[in-house]
Amino acid sequence: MIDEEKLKQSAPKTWAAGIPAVVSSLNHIFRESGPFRGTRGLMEMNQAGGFDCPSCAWPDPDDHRSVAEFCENGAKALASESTRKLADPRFFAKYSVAELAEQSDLWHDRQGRISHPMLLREGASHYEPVSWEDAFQIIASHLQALDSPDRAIFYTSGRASNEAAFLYQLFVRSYGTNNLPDCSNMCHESSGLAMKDAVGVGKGTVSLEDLLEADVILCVGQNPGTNHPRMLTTLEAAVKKGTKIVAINPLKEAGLIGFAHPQHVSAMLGRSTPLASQFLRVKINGDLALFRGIAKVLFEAEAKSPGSVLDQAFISEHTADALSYRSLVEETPWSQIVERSGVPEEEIRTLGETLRRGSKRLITCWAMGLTQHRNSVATIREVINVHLLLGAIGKPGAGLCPVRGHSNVQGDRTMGIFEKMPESFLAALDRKTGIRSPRKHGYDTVASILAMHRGEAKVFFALGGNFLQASPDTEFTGQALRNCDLTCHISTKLNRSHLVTGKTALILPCLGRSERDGTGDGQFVTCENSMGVVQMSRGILSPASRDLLSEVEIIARLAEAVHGEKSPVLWRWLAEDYDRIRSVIECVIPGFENYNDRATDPGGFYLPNSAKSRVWETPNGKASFSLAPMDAFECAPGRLILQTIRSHDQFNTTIYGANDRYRGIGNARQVILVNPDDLLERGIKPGTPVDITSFWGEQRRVLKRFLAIPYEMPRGSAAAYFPEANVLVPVESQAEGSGTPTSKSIEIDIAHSEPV
Ligand SMILES: Nc1nc2c(c(=O)[nH]1)N[C@H]1C(S)=C(S)[C@@H](COP(=O)(O)OP(=O)(O)OC[C@H]3O[C@@H](n4cnc5c(=O)[nH]c(N)nc54)[C@H](O)[C@@H]3O)O[C@H]1N2
Ligand SMILES: Nc1nc2c(c(=O)[nH]1)N[C@H]1C(S)=C(S)[C@@H](COP(=O)(O)OP(=O)(O)OC[C@H]3O[C@@H](n4cnc5c(=O)[nH]c(N)nc54)[C@H](O)[C@@H]3O)O[C@H]1N2
Ligand SMILES: [Mo]
Repeated sequence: MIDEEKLKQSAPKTWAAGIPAVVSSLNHIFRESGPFRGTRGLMEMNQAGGFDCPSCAWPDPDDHRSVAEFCENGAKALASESTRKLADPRFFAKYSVAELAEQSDLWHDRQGRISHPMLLREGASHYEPVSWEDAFQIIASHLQALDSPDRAIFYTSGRASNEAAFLYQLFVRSYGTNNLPDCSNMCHESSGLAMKDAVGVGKGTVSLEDLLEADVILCVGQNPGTNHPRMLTTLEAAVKKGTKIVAINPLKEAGLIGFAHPQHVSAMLGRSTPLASQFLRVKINGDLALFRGIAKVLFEAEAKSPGSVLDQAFISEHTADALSYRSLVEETPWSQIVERSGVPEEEIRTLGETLRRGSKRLITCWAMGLTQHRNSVATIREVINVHLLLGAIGKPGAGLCPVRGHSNVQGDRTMGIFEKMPESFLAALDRKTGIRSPRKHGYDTVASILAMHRGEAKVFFALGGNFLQASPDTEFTGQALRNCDLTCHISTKLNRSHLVTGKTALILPCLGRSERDGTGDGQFVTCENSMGVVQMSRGILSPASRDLLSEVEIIARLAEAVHGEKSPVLWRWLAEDYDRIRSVIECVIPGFENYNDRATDPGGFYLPNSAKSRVWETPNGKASFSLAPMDAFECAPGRLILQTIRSHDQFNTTIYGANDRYRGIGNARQVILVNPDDLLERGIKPGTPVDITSFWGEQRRVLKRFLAIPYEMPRGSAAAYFPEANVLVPVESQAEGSGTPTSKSIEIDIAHSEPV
């Protein structure tokens, strides 16, 4: 519940990290894990031979790593996982599911690690402990009773290791369905699709070294100070070597403006390095127009001085549709570009000049500000268009850098977590393992919600994540889950998806990444970061409870319970030694040759990436320009466009605290940030409660009593925190092609709340 007295607002910060970040890291880690467990964890995180930070997917340097290669938010993620508190059977006996559901997401996270498998029987008010054997039998009997495997859904969140993800998809496909939705469907799906169509690879094409060699780095639609803090170390190093950074964002995020390295003396003296030398305050969803504007500047300059601006050799040898793209750009009037992007022509010209003058070593980094709109795929392709004009891909210091979210979300997709893996993968999987993978495409996240809502899917199983809170349209998704016969989660911490359930529900608690897996040094797993580097990760902390199993073991034992003796796969044998799983992977997925040897190389190994070497695995063998209409999201007159964002104190649906330090917002999450003039126009005073209504056709969705906060951003826009604001996102509102919910383009209006 909100407490209007508690909200504290101060001016947004103009640099990120520094000493406040160190203080905050230590507060979180000492409170949850204690000094010994906490310090031990921090020292091993992201070190060669240690474990991979469970937070974001930003890569570690290949060679020299600082003693503490972590950031404030990595420390918070570790604190949350390595907490000494336990949500044990006594805890679940104390609170009914209804009582737990009354509590906030922050409270849920503070209850500690789930210590024991828990069962919610049909009609029961409380979870009760259950043996692992019984838990697997319950799930197996539900799965065996379905009249088609397609009535079951198997979700994955991006923290699962390669080994767990591979075994999981093998189990799901051997059971008979491709219903493998994942968090990526809500995240970078638009990036993967746009890149695959344009350049033949759905992953980023640059390495950390490339960032240091670039002339210009564009940071578009991302807030690295909060979500990829270690990226700031790289950006700082790039700036010091002469790289220009340009930020494109409706919000002036602190981490894009300046950075104080928390481990450097200068930060202790209060000094920070300026990062972005130009900041374009684009309108929400104005990026397609903005990049078309950039292309227009480049074409104009090329016309004036032929051969000096565009990379004509690259264009003619490597690309398709350049001429049509030129006509399209020439036909687009500046007035439309300026109107739809919200950026003045001079500013776009300044950026175009910066790009023209450089040696075409351009890198564009982007995240959710580009991927979660209706026209996201077209927008990202427009970014790629600009790269193709400059030949800025597949050479040192240049390329595309979608900055991934979850630490292994990219690896999970490589391992086959996808509802429509290509035939080449399925055929290799079948050949190696002796299973027969289904070929019919499965449901993605939104299709899964709709299928459960219609009552067609009856079992929901999740490898990690918090499906209810992460998904759009919370009420609708809640009903979808309640329609199931069984909902079941492999989880580390309590979350709301455990509380809005099918008739029967199970929680299967697993080891976290920081924990020792097995006896002796324990087994290691591998993860793939945002730049396609595969690395080992070995947990070192003692497990939170003796009753936990690893994700791999849970999946293997479940598969055995479902398949009995009949399966060609030796599930338990594979789980006994993860080297055996990796030996299967290397025969199925290209790029993993000698996996077991190379996984333990310090710094790991790079996966092949054809676009990096200018080989285009597209139908015509070329890198293709896209020719999309230049549209932007339009609200009905008088309404606002809402984006949903992360605060500085959360990892997706896990809430660590109620502060958003860099934006100057304290003690409150149920807030909506609005341009001051839009508040004035509505007669709404700062800090007063408003009701937010979202509009979708005739449908209305409402959130009550959020505090309105004036915040500098383009007219007509607003921002609120995810997951609270997910109530407002219509389930049908998806990005074209990728199906990603449009969490950054929601048509809303606000009005004074009724007095209470
Ligand atoms: N600490 C922490 N780290 C995280 C996460 C976390 O929750 N906490 N989440 C992880 C995950 S899964 C992901 S995917 C990433 C997310 O990383 P981000 O994408 O940085 O996360 P968001 O908070 O969604 O921020 C979106 C940014 O895009 C801007 N934006 C919104 N709309 C537009 C637009 O139309 N155009 C442009 N140019 N900008 C726009 C917003 O102002 C905001 O700065 O972070 C990962 N890392
Ligand atoms: N409105 C709106 N909605 C969004 C977004 C947005 O920007 N706006 N962003 C979207 C994005 S980018 C993403 S990636 C999704 C995130 O969607 P999810 O990945 O589903 O959500 P998370 O909050 O990351 O999942 C947190 C839960 O994972 C479990 N967990 C943590 N560590 C482990 C582990 O090691 N193993 C297992 N098995 N479980 C673990 C814990 O129980 C925890 O409660 O949300 C999406 N939803
Ligand atoms: Mo994400």
